[in-house]
Amino acid sequence: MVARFTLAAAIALPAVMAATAGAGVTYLDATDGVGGNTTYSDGSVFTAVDDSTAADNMWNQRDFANNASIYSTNESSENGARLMTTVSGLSAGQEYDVYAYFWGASGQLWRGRAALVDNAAGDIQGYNTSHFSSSSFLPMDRMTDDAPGDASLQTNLHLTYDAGGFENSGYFDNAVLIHQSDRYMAQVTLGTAIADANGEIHVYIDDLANTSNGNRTWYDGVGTALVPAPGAILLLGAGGLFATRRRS
Ligand SMILES: [Ca+2]
Ligand SMILES: [Ca+2]
Ligand SMILES: [Ca+2]
Repeated sequence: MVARFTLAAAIALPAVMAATAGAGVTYLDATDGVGGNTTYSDGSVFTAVDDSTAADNMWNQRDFANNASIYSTNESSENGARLMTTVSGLSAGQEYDVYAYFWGASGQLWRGRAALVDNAAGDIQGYNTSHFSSSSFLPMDRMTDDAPGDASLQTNLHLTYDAGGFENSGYFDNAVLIHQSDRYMAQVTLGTAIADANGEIHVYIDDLANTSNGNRTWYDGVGTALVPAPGAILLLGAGGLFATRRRS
């Protein structure tokens, strides 16, 4: 009995933890302008210029990706100002896994920078869609199997998507476009953050300044997933054990 109980515990607890951890990522599409969830990093209003690839050091709004709106820089060499996306409506004091979402194109090396804490005096961490060993950038995780030629250089998430390009594996809590033409969404894993007293988490976004359009930045939005409190996992685990024990 003791041996069977221990075996049941070993099976039940990881299953419960996996189910809890897979609760889903809630995607928030970045929006600009007055009242938008995305501002410059100092909190001032960010308004993207519309459909201009000019080297104007401004983020350009183009009609691609989620909600037919992506923020782009370096389609001509420039330095877009650092942005801050605010996720609101979270539970104050609760811990969340936080992600940033960029796009890449098949066969190209698009990039971005993202962090949970600003570094006003310098760069924040960079990420690239196709990682190479000498890069100071960390890899973005492509969400689809595009650009198979360099698949061995990074981790793919291998999610599935419908004919319209929307993820349908249950990874996201809401409808999220991850594939469009020869382009794909890529995920940056930022770690965890605690929602502040206002139920908010801030994510800082930047580009690779003054580079070629092959290293451009396309920023779409951020994601959050509640990290279950250790007590919740223990309670669920104990419930699983109890059920298993009754059955045996
Ligand atoms: Ca521009
Ligand atoms: Ca968008
Ligand atoms: Ca910049």
